[in-house]
Amino acid sequence: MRRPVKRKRADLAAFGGTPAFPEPLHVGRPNLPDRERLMERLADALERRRLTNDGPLTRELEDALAQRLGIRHCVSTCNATLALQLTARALGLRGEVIVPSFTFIATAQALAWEGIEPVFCDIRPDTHGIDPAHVARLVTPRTSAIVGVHLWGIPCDVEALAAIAGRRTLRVLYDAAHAFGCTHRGRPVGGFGDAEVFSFHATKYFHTLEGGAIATNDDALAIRLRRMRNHGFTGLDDVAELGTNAKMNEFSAAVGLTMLADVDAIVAVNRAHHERYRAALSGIPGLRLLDYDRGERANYQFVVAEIDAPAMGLQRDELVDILRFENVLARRYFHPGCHRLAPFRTLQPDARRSLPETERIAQRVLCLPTGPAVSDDDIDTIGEIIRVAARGDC
Ligand code: T4K
Repeated sequence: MRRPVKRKRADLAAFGGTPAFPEPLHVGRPNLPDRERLMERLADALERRRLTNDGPLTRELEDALAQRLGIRHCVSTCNATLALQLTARALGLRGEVIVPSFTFIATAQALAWEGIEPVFCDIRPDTHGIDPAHVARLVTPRTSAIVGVHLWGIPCDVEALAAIAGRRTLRVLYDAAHAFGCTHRGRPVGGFGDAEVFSFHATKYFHTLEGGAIATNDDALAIRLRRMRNHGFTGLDDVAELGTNAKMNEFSAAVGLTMLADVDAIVAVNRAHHERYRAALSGIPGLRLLDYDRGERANYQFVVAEIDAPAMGLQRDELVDILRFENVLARRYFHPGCHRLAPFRTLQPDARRSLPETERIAQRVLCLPTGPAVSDDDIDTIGEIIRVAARGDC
């Protein structure tokens, strides 16, 4: 079926036109593993009747990931949120921990769940990553760590954070939920700080349905994390310390192992889509597309636009609504910032005063659909819709 053309405002579905897409186009549409290979692995697992608790597929995935990331240990988990909690606890974090507010709520929740006070720091306008200068100003005698987030897969300024942490012997933990397959100065994300946490949630380009992993080069930390993720067990009936259940199951590991064969191809699609968006959106007033450093490896799993409302003649939220009428479900990640969400908005009502960039960017940001579920034509159509919406005069 031919797609409705969008040349003037009246063509837009929000103003009476026909929606461009008959079905919703999502941000975070899961990539699918090769079915045949996956079914083989699942059948093997069923045959073995080994379904969870450190099974052979989970170990195989951990080894494959550790090798790929060039790290000594990869501790798989059932999701990244619990992985962050485990690592915070295993590293002995307490008191205050400095963390950006501009992140998925899980980063701050994991700390708060462990009884830690997240102290929100601001971000850099160019990368939306943690601002080391602000971090340095927030360190107090109660600070035990810095949690950086490699937002959108763009690595933090790890050297600057390491320098700040080194002066006060603070721990450094990275939320690398977005950054699987990315590099910083040629080194894979996974080996920075005391540990790094990946999310393998279904919405990530590489996933295990639900899942996550902690990457570390610290042997003692890895042993502790493995113990803690399995209730603290050290033998069949001995528990050495407080633990929880944060294990990955064999079906998730089977998905991960199968997806791993395709990650490079998926990144190639993501990268081509990024270029296509760049062309489709070029010259639209008030729209800036966040870029990735061409000298590094990136996974391009997010297409992040910033909307300057006065220049575009349209508020970001109006654009989100216009796109929704067309069945394009753009997302306002990570509006409005953790500091404006419960419980932090009541616990820290003044936080917004010290977060001017977070406040500004949370009002402007927009993520557009990408990944193999999206076609070049889809991207061109999204570009047309935004161009017509931004012109607003026809
Ligand atoms: N740190 C950071 C920086 C993170 O971004 C995240 C997670 C975490 C930590 C914690 O990781 P995990 O504990 O989750 O491993 C989604 C994901 O649930 C979340 O994992 C992710 N970040 C976040 C950025 O996105 P929602 O609430 O936006 O998801 P939802 O249900 O709205 O799904 C997004 C879109 O994807 C929807 O339009 C529908 C589509 N979708 C989703 C699923 C799950 C599908 O088409 N099929 C599906 O199966 O949080």
